[in-house]
Amino acid sequence: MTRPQLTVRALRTRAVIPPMRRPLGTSATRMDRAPFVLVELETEEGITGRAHAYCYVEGAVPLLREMLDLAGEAVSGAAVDPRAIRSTLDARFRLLGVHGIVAMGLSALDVACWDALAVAAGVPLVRFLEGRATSVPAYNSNGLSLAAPDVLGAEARALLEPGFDALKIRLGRADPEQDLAAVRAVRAAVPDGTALMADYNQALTVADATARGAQLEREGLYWLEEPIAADDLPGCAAVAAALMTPVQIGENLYGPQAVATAIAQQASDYLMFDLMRIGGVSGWLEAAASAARAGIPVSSHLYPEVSVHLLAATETAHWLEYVDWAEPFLDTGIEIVDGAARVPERPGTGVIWDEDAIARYAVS
Ligand code: SMN
Ligand code: MG
Repeated sequence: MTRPQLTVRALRTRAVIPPMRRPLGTSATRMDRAPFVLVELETEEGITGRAHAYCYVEGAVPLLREMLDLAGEAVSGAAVDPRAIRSTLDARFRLLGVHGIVAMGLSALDVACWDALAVAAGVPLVRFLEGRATSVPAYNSNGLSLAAPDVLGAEARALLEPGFDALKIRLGRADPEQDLAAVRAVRAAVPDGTALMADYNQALTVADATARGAQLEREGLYWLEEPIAADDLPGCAAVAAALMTPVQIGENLYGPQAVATAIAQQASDYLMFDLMRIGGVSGWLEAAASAARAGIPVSSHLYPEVSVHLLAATETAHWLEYVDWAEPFLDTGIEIVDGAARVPERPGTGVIWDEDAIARYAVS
């Protein structure tokens, strides 16, 4: 598809912190509010590209906004060409290092660029990327925190209600028996055939992960996510080799090169990309090409509204992670039909802000 010619006028950010409908308790931390930075890339042609970035920690909101201000100053007046913009900004931030907040800022800007281009072309992002799928299998990741096992059955049933047939449970309690009880409580409550993913959020050592994974081997878990430190790729590979249950990693991989390294080290059976760490749409496309060459299934991490387009254009697409954290300030929700998310047909990512809600949840 021919690329529209757009010129950056300004990059603006705002911040919102809406409550989560279901607070999330992981082995790392508990969250009951969702801090997001909202990004608007204004162009001289009058088209605006949008992105939203989840900050995990409320205090990181001003840091990400500062980072985006710096990036915006550097690209003011430039063509909206994601590759050229990334190469300019990579050079500018090379000495500081393109990780963490810096990488998130560059990813958010990239997403806003692609949104603007697809909006200008008048097509949904998936079509702009020449993807053909119209829906993507999705799992509900909104709950099943590290709570007492006896409350999880009812929650699991409620999470399936919107039309899902797959869920993710958080694991990593101090007592492995409690994790086992939690998995069994969910299994007993949901129909046979429900896919149940499990996420440790890096809680374990290699030895513990291998032992706990072996204990759970008969529970039919769909994947074990981040059982150990995400940056210990040889350790991830050792756990993956020891277990029959597939190991999933990737939400903490910063950019396509990190993905290529993880693939080369056979660090996991599956990979999941986080839009704001992988390098936005551009980083995703490059990382997805590596995964396709290696035959590795690719899932998404957060940002279902945008990731649904990218998975629909990914050769080895696997599962969309559905969280509803951005829905309080978006005018547009995700439609789930028969366990799959529909790819929106509005131009661009289809992300439209609800300005009244933004005013309600705004922080300065
Ligand atoms: C997760 C994501 C975002 C915040 C906390 C935990 C989790 C997931 O790792 O994969 O959903
Ligand atoms: Mg995870």
